[in-house]
Amino acid sequence: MHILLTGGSGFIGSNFVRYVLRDRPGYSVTNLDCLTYSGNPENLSDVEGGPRYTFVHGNILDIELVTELMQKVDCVVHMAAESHVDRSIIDARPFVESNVLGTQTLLDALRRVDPDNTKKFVHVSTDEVFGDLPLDKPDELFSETTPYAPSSPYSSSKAGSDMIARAYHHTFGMQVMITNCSNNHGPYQFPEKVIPLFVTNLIEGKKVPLYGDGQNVRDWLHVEDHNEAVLAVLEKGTAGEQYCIGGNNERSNLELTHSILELMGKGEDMIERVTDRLGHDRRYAIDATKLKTELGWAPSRSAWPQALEATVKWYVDNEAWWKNVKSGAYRKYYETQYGSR
Ligand code: NAD
Ligand code: TDX
Repeated sequence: MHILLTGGSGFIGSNFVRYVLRDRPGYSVTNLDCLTYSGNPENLSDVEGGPRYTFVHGNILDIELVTELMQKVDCVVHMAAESHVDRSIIDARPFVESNVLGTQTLLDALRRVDPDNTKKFVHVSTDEVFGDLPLDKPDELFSETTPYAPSSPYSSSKAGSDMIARAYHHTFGMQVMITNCSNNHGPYQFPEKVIPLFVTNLIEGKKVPLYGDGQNVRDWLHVEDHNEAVLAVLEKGTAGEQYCIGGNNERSNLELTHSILELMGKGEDMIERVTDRLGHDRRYAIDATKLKTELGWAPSRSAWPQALEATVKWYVDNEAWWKNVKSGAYRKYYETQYGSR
């Protein structure tokens, strides 16, 4: 099985490459990534040059390039996206371009090379497309039948990409499957997202900026559990179906912050209360029953607090990686090697 993975130089994608190479000896991966600020080939320096991994520096908006690549592969796992909510509030344009138009470009390219619809396309999306849940109704969860109600420019662009993906299945009969996952954590996450930002700030002696009242809730899943679920959908999923992926592990941001402070041996005084994110979604929580009953998947690496402890330890042990990323030094190196975006 030869997979075309988009966005493989980012957080989830680089963990996906490593997972596939380790767990699926018969598989190979071509990673198409244009190396935005969050794409970093250093995330995959340990597999670079191996016989089952190929890196292609390019944009998913480049129809000729993606058409050529799709001829050589058996299936597509689409992860490339602009992924940070705060950035989408500052400038939504790259989100619409990469997330909506990028997804449409990939699907058009696949139609060109595969008119008989033999190749599967897994579109990796987010639980944020469903909007948010109230804090005072803990029994309410997102599932595959929850209506779409995205609230940020990021989640709207992901919702748009999901609709395009659905439409290409419905209209052309393409073998498209969509996954909607909750918040991931683990190694190689860009330190703009809350867990790596807070851990690395504390190592640097800086405070952690907690938005608003800190009561917003996220459902935390280890990235390896997410990638195992994506592979299950690729291998056993049904075309046209949607699958919700979650950790069944809800924590408020304040609880998360206290756990990180405790693991780092720091006190409450390191919390800096800052202005809330605009339109901040209150609560995300997933009901992953469909994945369990239909595909036999359940999270096995996300138990709290052990999973958080392992993630925190990774950033403590890999200071050179995140210092390089935070300082932007790696960008200069890769821009000379690959050219800028
Ligand atoms: P990330 O920002 O770490 O990585 C995104 C990667 O996509 C980067 O390597 C970037 O260079 C690449 N990319 C962006 N635009 C591109 C383009 N136009 N052409 C080629 N490459 C491009 O993001 P992530 O956290 O790894 O998220 C991966 C996917 O998973 C995204 O689709 C995201 O919406 C989804 N997702 C993320 C989470 C999470 O908690 N991080 C949860 C659910 C779903
Ligand atoms: O400095 C911060 N302070 C803070 O309180 C940051 C960066 C975040 N937060 C809060 C906002 C959220 O309630 O922490 C929570 C998590 O924030 P992020 O790490 O930015 O993640 P979130 O906005 O929940 O979105 C993530 O999960 C779903 C990913 O970035 C998305 O790509 C994914 O789709």
